[in-house]
Amino acid sequence: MQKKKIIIDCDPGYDDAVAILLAAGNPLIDVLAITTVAGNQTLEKVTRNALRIAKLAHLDHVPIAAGAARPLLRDQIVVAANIHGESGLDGTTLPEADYRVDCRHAAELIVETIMAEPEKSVTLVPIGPLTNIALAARLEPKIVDRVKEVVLMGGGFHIGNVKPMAEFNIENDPEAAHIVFEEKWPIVMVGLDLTYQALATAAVKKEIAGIDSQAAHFLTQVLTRFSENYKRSKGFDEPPVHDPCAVAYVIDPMVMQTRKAVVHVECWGRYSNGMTVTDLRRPAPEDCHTSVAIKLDQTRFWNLITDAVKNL
Ligand code: PIR
Ligand code: CA
Repeated sequence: MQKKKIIIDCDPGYDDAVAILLAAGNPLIDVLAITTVAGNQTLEKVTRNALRIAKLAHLDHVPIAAGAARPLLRDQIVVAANIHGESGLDGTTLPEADYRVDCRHAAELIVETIMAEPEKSVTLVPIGPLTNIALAARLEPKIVDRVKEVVLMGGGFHIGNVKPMAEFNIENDPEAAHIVFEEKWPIVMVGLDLTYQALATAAVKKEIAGIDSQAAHFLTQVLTRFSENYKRSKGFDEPPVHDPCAVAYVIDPMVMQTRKAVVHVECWGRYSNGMTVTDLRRPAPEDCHTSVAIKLDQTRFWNLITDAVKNL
């Protein structure tokens, strides 16, 4: 069986951690590299978290490289400490990683990994601000033709979270997102419209709490704290577990319904900065290279998560 090769670019973060567990525990996925970007917490903190999650998930053979410590043009406006805590993973226990971060910059590791693999065999899975992906596309423009596709968590065509119309990963570095969306690689935007259907319900948490593995115990801690923080800071009864939705799409595209649509990132709007402006007025033109995720098969999605942590 030919596994699906992916690079995860992340800022862990509770839901990033779930995405890494899903990728590590699913037999169809081969994680070639993990790269980190400042977002939910500082670069230093999210990189330490990535190393420790990778250790727990038996991915310690995978190169992990740190990337951008700040957005391309703007000041880093937010680290999401209200949601992810001071460490980025407050309230969870992880092994200390006894191996080191790769000496390359994330953008270099992304480029070298894609160029070393056969054409159209690697899928990029960005689940944080898009700074590293934009840098990689500028560092080696050939990667744009060479990747299979970019399946990213970010944006939303009808809703935002940090602003009325802007989602955190896009809002944090809109210029980087603009670069990524204007390149002609196939992009699947798994945005808030979709991830707000991936709620960690009481039933889901109960099922995971019943699984006896180190990964399942960690996942229970993650979902417990994520729920508390989402309740306290945003009033959600159940938290949307965003990032694993992108990984789930790579594993099984049937887990969600998507639709082709032209997407542009607003970088100059007065109230709409960071918005992923999506044209849903009519069928997309032939040459449209972007699609947006619309509807999640929730049962199928949570089964993927529970199966993955059983395997770890
Ligand atoms: C989630 C995130 C940031 C802020 C909030 N409030 C919630 C992170 C998640 O890790 C995900 O990648 C994306 N950004 C969702 O906006
Ligand atoms: Ca994230």
